[in-house]
Amino acid sequence: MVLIHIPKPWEIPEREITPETIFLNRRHFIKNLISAGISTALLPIFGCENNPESTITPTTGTLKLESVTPNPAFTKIDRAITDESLASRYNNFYEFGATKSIWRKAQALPLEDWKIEVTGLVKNPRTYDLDDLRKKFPLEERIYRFRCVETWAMVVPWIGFPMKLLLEDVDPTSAAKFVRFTSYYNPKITTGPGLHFGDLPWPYTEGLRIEEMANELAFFATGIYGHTLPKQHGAPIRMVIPWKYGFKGAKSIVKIEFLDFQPATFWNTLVPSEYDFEANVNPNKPHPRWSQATERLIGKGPSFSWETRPTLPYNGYGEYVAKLYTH
Ligand SMILES: Nc1nc2c(c(=O)[nH]1)N[C@H]1C(S)=C(S)[C@@H](COP(=O)(O)O)O[C@H]1N2
Ligand SMILES: [Mo]
Repeated sequence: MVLIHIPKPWEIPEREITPETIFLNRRHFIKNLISAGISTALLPIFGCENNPESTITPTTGTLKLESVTPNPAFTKIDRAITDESLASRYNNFYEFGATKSIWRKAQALPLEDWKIEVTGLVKNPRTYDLDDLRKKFPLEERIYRFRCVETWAMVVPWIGFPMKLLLEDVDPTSAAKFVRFTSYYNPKITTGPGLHFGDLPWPYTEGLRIEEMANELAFFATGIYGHTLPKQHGAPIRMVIPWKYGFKGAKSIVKIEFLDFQPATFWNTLVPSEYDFEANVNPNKPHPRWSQATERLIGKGPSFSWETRPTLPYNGYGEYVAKLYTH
């Protein structure tokens, strides 16, 4: 008798399937599908999903952020803010698994004594702790559209500070042309049991041209929905680049390096034909497996629904950033 039902790929709910997942599953077919399948199938047996004793919620451990000024340039937007209970339970954070339901697993991320090392071609290399950041860079709130290359989209009230403030603080030399951002990685905690993507190019890294980092939209988020970032959104500090696809926004940043060359990045190294370095949101540039003409906006209400919308060039931020791409 079969006690444990291992879902076939076509039985995994549509919302769990992503281009990235499909790619990983193809590459590590049995290993990943079985681990994803078993963890889904075992949840009711182990009672993790509905354990009445569990007091963990998607925002456990976050702190309310007081006296944050909304930036008036980014308070109005052409769509409703996504319900927090949806945004905080629908995430990509591959260090913790290849499905959207990683928020519980992401609680293993250790935040104690967090430091961000800034090195490379800068006049003032330095290591910030969270207190340094708080003192140096005043927090503001910005409501931004968010667009994943997988075509799902949302609208999020981030709290944080513009990247250009950090840029001014460390003062890059004239040789600096690119910036590499590195996410926290510890194989003992992340890529935990059942998800050994050992041959993937960890740690997760992303990169920008220095002019992109200096653009006023480029943002470091330390909060969301009025409080500090929950772990699954990339606590304690993550990148937010609203005119680019979501994968450019590396989470849980530990290192920032100023370079004179374009760095290799996680997805671009894995599948260069599908994840280009620039990765600007562009309805006219189809992804090899996914038309980008339209997007699926996470709908209103306590459960998931999807609203189809036309994709906007630069995700609607052309007035700020089109000038960067006149080549
Ligand atoms: N370190 C790290 N950062 C990451 C990812 C990841 O897997 N690991 N996924 C990226 C992708 S593909 C997206 S769409 C966004 C999702 O952000 P959210 O889960 O906060 O909505 O995070 C990006 N940053
Ligand atoms: Mo993404």
